[in-house]
Formats: sequence, C-alpha cells, structure tokens
Amino acid sequence: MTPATHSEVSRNGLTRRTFLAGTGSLLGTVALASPAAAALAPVADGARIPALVIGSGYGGSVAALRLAEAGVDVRIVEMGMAWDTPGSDGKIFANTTQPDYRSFWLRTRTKQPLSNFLGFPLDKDVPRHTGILDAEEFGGIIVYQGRGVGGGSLVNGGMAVTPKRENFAAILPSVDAAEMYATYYPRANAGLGVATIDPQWFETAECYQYARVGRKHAQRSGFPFTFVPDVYDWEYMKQEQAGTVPRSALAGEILYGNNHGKKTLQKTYLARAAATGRVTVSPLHKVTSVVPAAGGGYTVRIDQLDTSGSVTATKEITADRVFFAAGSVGTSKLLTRLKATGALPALNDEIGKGWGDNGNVMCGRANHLWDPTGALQSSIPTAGIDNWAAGGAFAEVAPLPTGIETFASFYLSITKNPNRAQFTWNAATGTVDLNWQTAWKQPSIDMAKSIFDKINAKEGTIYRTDLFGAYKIWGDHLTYHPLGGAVLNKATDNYGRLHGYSGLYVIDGALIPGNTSVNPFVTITALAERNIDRILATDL
Ligand code: FAE
Repeated sequence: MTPATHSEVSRNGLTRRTFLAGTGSLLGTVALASPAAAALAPVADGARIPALVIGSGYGGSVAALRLAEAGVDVRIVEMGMAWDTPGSDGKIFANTTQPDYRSFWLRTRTKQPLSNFLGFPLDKDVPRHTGILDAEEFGGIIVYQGRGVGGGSLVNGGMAVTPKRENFAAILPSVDAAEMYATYYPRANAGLGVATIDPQWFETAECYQYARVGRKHAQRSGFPFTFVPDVYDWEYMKQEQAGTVPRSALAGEILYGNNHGKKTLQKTYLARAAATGRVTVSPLHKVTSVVPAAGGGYTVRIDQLDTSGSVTATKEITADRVFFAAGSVGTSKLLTRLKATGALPALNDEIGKGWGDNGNVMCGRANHLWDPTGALQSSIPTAGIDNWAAGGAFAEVAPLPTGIETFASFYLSITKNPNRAQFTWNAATGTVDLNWQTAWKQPSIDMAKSIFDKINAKEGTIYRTDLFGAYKIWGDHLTYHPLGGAVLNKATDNYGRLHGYSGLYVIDGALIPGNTSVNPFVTITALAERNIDRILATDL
C-alpha cells in the first residue's frame, strides 16, 4: 500500500498548499515533529488494508509506529479532526478561558469541568463543531476525552507518571512487572519525551507559586510531596516565564489544546510513524462496525464526517487485522454493541466489564489572604501529594489559571476507588449505557479527605464550595481517566488479542482494569509497547 500523496489533500476544507502558506513560521521551527509530516487522506471505499488502527491516541499511535517499523502498511482511522489548521485568530487551539467552536465535540453549550466560580456559572453557548474535548455524559458520570489526531494527548495535562513498582501488581496482575520496569516503561517514557521540571527553577518561577504553596501545606501536615514528570517542554516553559516566546502553558492553554510547548503524540509517536512512510491517517472518519469478511479478515464500516458531525459518506473496507484503540469508552462501546447485535457474537462475556474512573475526584481549598497562590499559574501541573499507601489518594496540585489572584488551592485526586461499572447494549435506545452511579464516588471523597481534612485543620482553612455548583465541595461528577471495559487477560488474552476472533486486538486504556494509582497514559503506552512486541513476534 502506498501512502496518500501529500500534495493536495483536503483537510477541513483547506488544501495542503493553503495550510503551508498559513503556518510557515511554525513549520520552520518544528518541521520534523509537526503534524504536517503525517500523511492524511480519506480512506477509499473498498480498500484492502493490512492493518487498521481505530483511534490515534496512545495505544493507536504505539501500534501504528511499531507495525510500520516492522514493514506493515497501516491505516489509522480517527473520528476527530487533524488539528493542523489555524482558525481566523491564527491559532490552532482555543484558550481555556475563552472556549469557542473548537473547544467541544458536537455540543451547542460548553460543559466545563469547573462549572462555576464565585457563584457564577461559567458555561456558554458555542457553535456545534467537531471540537477537541468530548464531555460524554452517561447516567452517573461525565467522561472527558480528547478528539482528534493525537487523542487524549491533545487535551491532557501531560503528567507522565510511572506508577510505583509496589503498586503494579494491583494495576495489571497478569503482567510481568520486571519486564515492564526494565523495558517497556523506559521505552514509553523515551518515546513520549517525558522529563521533570528543573527543581532549582521551580523554587523561583512565578508561575509555580501555587505549587510551592501546595508543597508547604502538604509538608506542614506531614504528607510526602513529589515532583511529577511531564511531556511539556520545560525549556520552552522557562522562556515563556522569561517572556521571550509566545505563551501557552502560561497563557492558560490546556483543556482545548496547547499552541506551543506540549509534546503531544502528533510531535512524538505519530511523527515517527509518519516518517516510516507506511502510515496514513484518516481524520473525521468514525468506525461503526467490524464483522468477519467472507474471504478472511474483517469488513469495517466507516462514516466520514464533516465538521458539523454530519455523515458525508459511508465506506466499507477490508482489513486483515484490526486494532481497537478508540480509548476505554470508544473501544468498550464498539465491542459491547458489536457483540450484542450479532456482528461479533463470539466475543466473551468480559466485554464491557471492569470499567473504572481511576478514582478521580476534584476539590479546592480557600487559603488565607496572606497565602496567595499567584495570578500567573502554569496550566501544567508539576507536583503531587502522595498518600496512596496510608489513605488511598494521590493528589495533583493543579492550577486555577484564571489570570487573577484567587487565594485558592486546587487538586485532582486519583484514589483507590474499588467500584467498577459495566457497559451494556440498550436495544430500546440503540445506545451503549454505563451503569456508574454518582454515589460510587464516596470512597474517593473519603480517601481525598484523608489528605485535605488534615491540611485544612492544620492551616485553619476550609474547602471551596463555589467551583462545581452552589455550595458543592467535591467535583465527583466526572473523570478524565476512563480505564477498562475490555480488560487484559479477561476480554482478551494476556497480550490484547480478543477472545473469539483471530486478528482482532485491543491496545488502549480499555485493557486496564479501572485504576493505575497515578495518571494513566504512561502505563497505557508501556502496555501497548509490550503487547505489540509480542504480537509482531508471533502473529505477523
Ligand atoms: P485516547 O487517547 O482517548 O484515544 C482514542 C482515540 O480514538 C480518540 O482520538 C478518539 O477520537 C478516537 N475514537 C474513538 N472512537 C472512535 C471510532 N469509533 N472511530 C474512530 N476513532 C475513534 O485513548 N492522563 C495522564 O496520564 N496525565 C495527564 O496529565 C492527563 N490529563 C488529562 C486531562 C484531561 C482533560 C483529559 C480528558 C484526560 C487526561 N488524561 C491524562 C488521560 C489520558 O489523556 C488518557 O488516559 C489517554 O488519552 C487514553 O489513551 P487511549 O490510547 O486509551
């Protein structure tokens, strides 16, 4: 298979030539790592493809790179946009403080994780568009996910955390930890470009005053405080602070994309995958069905979307192998529906099970007036409070990049919440439901309180009640970290091969049973590296 020609491919209505003209200076500085290096093309109806990857997040990017390096031609099908074309403001991504049409996936009103501030609701109307952040609503939880080429890497905080080895057996019990920590975690960290903040710079940087306040409060209450590595370019951040480059993290960019500084998958795994010449990505293409093909392989049905979300074409292609990398929710929804509706009836009864929220819960604390957290806050968190062993919580010291002094400390806690939910097919509505209950967050709240009740008592401070509604302390209605739904060694074998069908694989966060004890994408990447190694050695 030859990759599509680069010259006149239409993306989001622009030709490549127009795109190059509009972004010349950007391409000049990051030419090799730019998403422009990726071959982007709509998939042709009737095509025959050796390896199809559904989704371009962490799992999908690892699979694409390693398959291509082994000489296999790969097609990535991604339902979101390419995110390579500036808007009328000259920027590719919208600012967190000013959401616009680019910000949300097919919504007419924003659904911001922090919905209120000082009693005022923050959400506003926006034009419906295939924007970058999906706030997917199930009965008891809103699951935030990235949409576009690069998946979650487009919208996340880049916190790149390898779990403590003593916690690994609880995260992935069937996986050889020695091999993960000797080979696959290091490989993932290198591939993602993970680095830790310069600790000396941290001590003086104005934009991390909030984190230093977080450290002071943690340590005064006797909690271990640790730096957290990130994929943000720390040298670029230093220049942002010095005022010598355009600001991104220091301009509050994060949830709707970073115009500079963050090493997203577009700049790491996907750029390397594109450089092989064997990987083509089809943005605004959504996989809707996978069924065994008469002559071997799988018939895959794909809807091509426009930026209003309307289907402009439906295509059928044949793929020898299909890698499900649509994220925990995307992969689980597809597999649950395909099993229940008879497309893939031999999938086992573990499909849809073992889903968790990584124990996410948010809260804010109101500090005293003599303890300001700073008007300038880097949107990239860099530190956490580790009370996992004693209290079941690891709390990121998170920014509140409002541009004004708020005297607030803000935290996203990852907790050892034991509750697990299940995806099921709802034939009446034709949708896949998730049975998570809001009340199932109570263990997470209790674990987070093991840190913050103590800090509040020590500091003589109180919880903020204005961030998630009126008089509501806990952000217990959401997760950023969906995990599970096609769990390793249950729905699949110990390397992600789906039971019941040869040539079908799961290679994303759906494999991980609900919790990683820290932020999840390094573990998703490392597990994908491990599994594709084995698959390449034995299946291809
Ligand atoms: P993911 O990255 O979600 O990629 C799946 C891709 O598949 C997406 O691009 C979808 O658009 C696409 N897709 C879905 N369905 C289809 C379909 N039917 N057809 C075609 N394409 C489809 O999956 N994690 C950290 O470790 N550190 C952080 O600092 C962090 N911060 C976060 C902040 C936010 C606001 C959010 C939302 C998440 C954050 N995460 C963080 C979580 C992290 O981004 C997430 O675990 C990974 O992105 C999941 O990787 P996957 O490969 O499983």
